[in-house]
Amino acid sequence: MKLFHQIACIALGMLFPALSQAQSYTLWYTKPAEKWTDALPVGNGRIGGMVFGGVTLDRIQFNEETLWTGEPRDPNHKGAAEYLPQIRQLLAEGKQKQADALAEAHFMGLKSNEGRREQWTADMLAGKGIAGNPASPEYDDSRWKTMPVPTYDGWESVGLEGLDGAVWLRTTVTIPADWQNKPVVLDLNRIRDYDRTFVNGKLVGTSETQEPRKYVIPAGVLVAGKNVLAIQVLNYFDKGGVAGYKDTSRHIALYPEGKTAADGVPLNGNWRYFIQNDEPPAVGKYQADYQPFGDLYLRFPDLTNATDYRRELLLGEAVSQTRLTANGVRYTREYFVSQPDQVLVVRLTADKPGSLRFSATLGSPHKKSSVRRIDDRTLALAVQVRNGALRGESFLRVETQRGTATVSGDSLAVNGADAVTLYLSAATNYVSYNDVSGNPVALCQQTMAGLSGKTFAQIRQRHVQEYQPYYKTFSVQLGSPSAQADRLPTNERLARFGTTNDPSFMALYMQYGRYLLISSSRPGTRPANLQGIWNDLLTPPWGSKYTTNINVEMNYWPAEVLNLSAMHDPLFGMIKELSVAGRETAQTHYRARGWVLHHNTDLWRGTVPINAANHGIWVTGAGWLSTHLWEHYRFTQDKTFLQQTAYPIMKEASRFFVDFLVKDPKTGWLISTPSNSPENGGLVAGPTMDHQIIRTLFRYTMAAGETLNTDAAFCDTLRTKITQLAPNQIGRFGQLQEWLEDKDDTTNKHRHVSHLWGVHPGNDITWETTPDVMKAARQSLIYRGDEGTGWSLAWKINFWARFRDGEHAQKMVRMLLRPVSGAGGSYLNLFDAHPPFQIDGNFGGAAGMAEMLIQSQNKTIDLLPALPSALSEGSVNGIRARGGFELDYAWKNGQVTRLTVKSLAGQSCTLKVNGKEIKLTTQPGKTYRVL
Ligand code: FUC
Repeated sequence: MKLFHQIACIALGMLFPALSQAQSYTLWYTKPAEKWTDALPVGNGRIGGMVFGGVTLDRIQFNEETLWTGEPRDPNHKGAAEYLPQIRQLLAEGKQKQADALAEAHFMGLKSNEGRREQWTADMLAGKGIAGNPASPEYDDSRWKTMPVPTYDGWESVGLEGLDGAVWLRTTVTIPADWQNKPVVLDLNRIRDYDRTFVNGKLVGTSETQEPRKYVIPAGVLVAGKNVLAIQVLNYFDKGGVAGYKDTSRHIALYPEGKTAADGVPLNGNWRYFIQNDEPPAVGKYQADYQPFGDLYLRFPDLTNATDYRRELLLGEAVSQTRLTANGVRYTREYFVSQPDQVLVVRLTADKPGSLRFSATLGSPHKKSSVRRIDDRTLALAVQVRNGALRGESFLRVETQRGTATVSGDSLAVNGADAVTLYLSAATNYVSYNDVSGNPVALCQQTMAGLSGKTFAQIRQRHVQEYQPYYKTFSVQLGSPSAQADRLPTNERLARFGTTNDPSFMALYMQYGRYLLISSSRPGTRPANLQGIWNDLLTPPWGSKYTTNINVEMNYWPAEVLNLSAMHDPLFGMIKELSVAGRETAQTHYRARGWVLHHNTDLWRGTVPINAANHGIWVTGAGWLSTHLWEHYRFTQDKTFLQQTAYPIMKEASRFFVDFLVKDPKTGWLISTPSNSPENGGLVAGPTMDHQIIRTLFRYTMAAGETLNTDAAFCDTLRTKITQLAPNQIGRFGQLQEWLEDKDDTTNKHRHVSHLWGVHPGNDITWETTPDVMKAARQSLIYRGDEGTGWSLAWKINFWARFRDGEHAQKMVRMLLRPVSGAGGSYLNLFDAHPPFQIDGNFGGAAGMAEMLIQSQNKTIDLLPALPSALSEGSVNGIRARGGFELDYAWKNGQVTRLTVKSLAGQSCTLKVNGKEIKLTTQPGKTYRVL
């Protein structure tokens, strides 16, 4: 073994002073945010803010991570296990449809309680809550408000956020005289959810389906001149109203039967509306939705004609800034969310004394919300979610330097101040997934009391001092340090990334991913959900919850390798709770020991199958999540964690599969049934992904048992089961089979590529150990194609990196870092676009870039395993490898030019550098100069 010059306790900065400051890790723009996805995210893991940076009206939309709909409840379906043998039997007989129907009827988890919809609907149809007959052409609607119709994204998208209920819509239309005596089509396409549609007082159609509304108005109903159209819409939950067409160039219209909308009279426009009732009965839901909390609005009446505008997000300090000049004064606003002080802070300054004049108000999309005065410096916002047990409280306190601040009614006004600080707290009554007895008012009071005696400068310093130790553990420089690409605003770099060579934009994206993880997943908080902690919608896409068949795991892919191990902690907290909740589900649905988790969970730690049997009965959520525990151990070598937290949970996850796996009558292998290859192909017996996950879980559990020198007999059971498990199979098209049978469709472009799990994030398919399977996996990915949703693109970066094809990985990077259009990409604030916004792609993308620079999933630590020509030069400090190693290295022309390795735990390792293998034996805490 070669001897290395050992450098103990070297300050990294002294070793590599060369990391230039040329790349500033800042997102910046020359215009305020127009849309939510233009705004810049700040957060402390618990409170999140989206900063718009408006000139005369600034908005900071904010969240608190525990404000969700729903309440503690038991969703397990008693008696479900009775049906398990029959579902399995049907699948074994190839009767998928019957198996699905049986599972749908008896095996899904329970929804929350339904309200009394029939009664409410009858009341609405009978006219309760509205005077007279609004269907009648003579009805006086002159005092009704107006809204644009149609709205494909619901009336929520035109200012009626949160509106569900019964709404009347009316408009008038003039038709050509010769249509009077013909049947005429009224083409409204989609309406959510139920409509009764009247023309001149006559009912022409009604429907409660998702089918297009194309009603035929009989001859003689329409009149020459003005006709009145009236629609009563009943919307039970989520998006509401006349949706029209997704392709907004297609109009809703009237046209004679036999013709098309192009020959007709368009009906798009402002219609009058009246809300008959906005309290529809509760709709049964499988799981809960993450909720927005409120908005802080700042109004600056004097700041018209602003110049020299710039807003930015400084990743190095976790501070956002807005700067502008107006009336000869330079104004600066700073925004951050402090972890030590648990407040969102807005600091306003000006370069001329006494120039600050503005008002601040609080708002919220929740119907049940109110603002009140607490004292002469403090406002409070109270919110209560609909159909749920949670309520929230937020205090807004002002501190001014000179000038005056007054609180009156629901607004706070500042006049003639030199500098102002606003502190916003937020809390809910959530204590844990089975306890909602918290007191949010008391929590806000405590938070505010905790600020007393601290100056703004101290609070800012405490924030930065808490944040930077996380952020600074890793740095990256890609491309030439002199490239100066960041002289362009971030939106322009995004627009150009696909066609120019801007490697430092990738470095920015990696650091942004780390910033987002620190900001949404600090130790002691809940894990990052589908949107991290940032959400402005009452009915966000997929509930903004935790999808476990790819998304929540992807959120944590960068945690270890990019040296944010501590940020993994919230996920482990959730896994621990799920391992308790999932025990009941294992019993009730499978009569199995251990714990199980299906494809989704939420704040209430739901573990049952949800939504539909064709994708909700997927049994390996607990298996996949448990691999994160072992990975954390591999990176940190933290044995206490392994013993106290990881192993007991891994063992119980394995135990479930010991009981659950059954022998396939055809092949004799042990298989997972019923299950699903995530969201592709329906309910099946034996999807490849499940077997990969179970095999890996068993291997990891055995390795953990051996490391802890415990449970030899149990580990022997796992060892035997592994040999009986269905293996990876290569199919007739040279593909890795997604299912037990060779039935893959090579034209299927599905976004999920689940059967490649063993390539990434798993590690049992490799070029070294299973080259044929590796080749088949690559062939499957080629068939699947490059396109996909944001997270799908991000996953493909990781796959191509594992295939060691740097150029293809880089191609996927370019696709992820493209401005969003129909497919996956990025928004202006570099949030990942599924679309819509979903944060997993940010994390999967950052992890994929790391995967191009280092891999340690198997026996060696490979440096630059998938380096594309675009990244021929660069350096990283603080990147992590399994075995407990932290590496600093630089490269030029694709060759590593210097390398030091810090050993955290004194393990040995083999490094693969520049085509050579280098063995290193180490002592804990020591740093070794290798090149
Ligand atoms: C999975 C994916 C969808 C989406 C959802 C949140 O179900 O198939 O694309 O990302 O999670």
